[in-house]
Amino acid sequence: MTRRALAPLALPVLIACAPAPAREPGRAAPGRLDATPGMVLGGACTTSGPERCFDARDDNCNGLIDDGCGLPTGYLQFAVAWAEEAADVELEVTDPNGELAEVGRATASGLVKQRDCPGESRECHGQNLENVYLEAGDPPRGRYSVRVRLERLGGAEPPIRATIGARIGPKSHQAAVELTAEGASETLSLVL
Ligand SMILES: [Ca+2]
Ligand SMILES: [Ca+2]
Repeated sequence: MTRRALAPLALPVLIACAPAPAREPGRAAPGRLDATPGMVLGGACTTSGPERCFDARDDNCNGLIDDGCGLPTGYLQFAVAWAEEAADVELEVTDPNGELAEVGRATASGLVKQRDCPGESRECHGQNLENVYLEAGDPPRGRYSVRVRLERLGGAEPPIRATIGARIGPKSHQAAVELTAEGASETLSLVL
């Protein structure tokens, strides 16, 4: 399994696997992802070959993130992947009820966080990907917050480049972010 290096970006770029409609800055339309101010939205998914695992990308543009890699998914899915093995990046997904998805306990809305990486005993085996998905049922309407935060550099050289993948029903979206220092974060919001 190979990792695709992220191109150096001054600003995070959100790429949708379908043509993105025009949007007004700072406004989130229903069923749409909206990025932290400064993010650039737009672009169409470009197939980059077969699906690669643990990169939080929909490489083959079939609407599914890392499909065939054993990652559970659902109508909603949010994933973050990063290459620096020692760095600790947190995926913090909060549902419309204000409940944070945590490992080992589903939210009342059915969001499950699959794992914490890199993990205290390296349980991610150097394949750093955190995954939050809707286990079953219909997602509650409202605003979801998807925050990616650099908890610890762990000796890695900043910036830490991470890919955020988001699945909303049949469509996947991707964002590339750079986290420049411990405590730095980027947030996407989704309004259903
Ligand atoms: Ca795919
Ligand atoms: Ca992939």
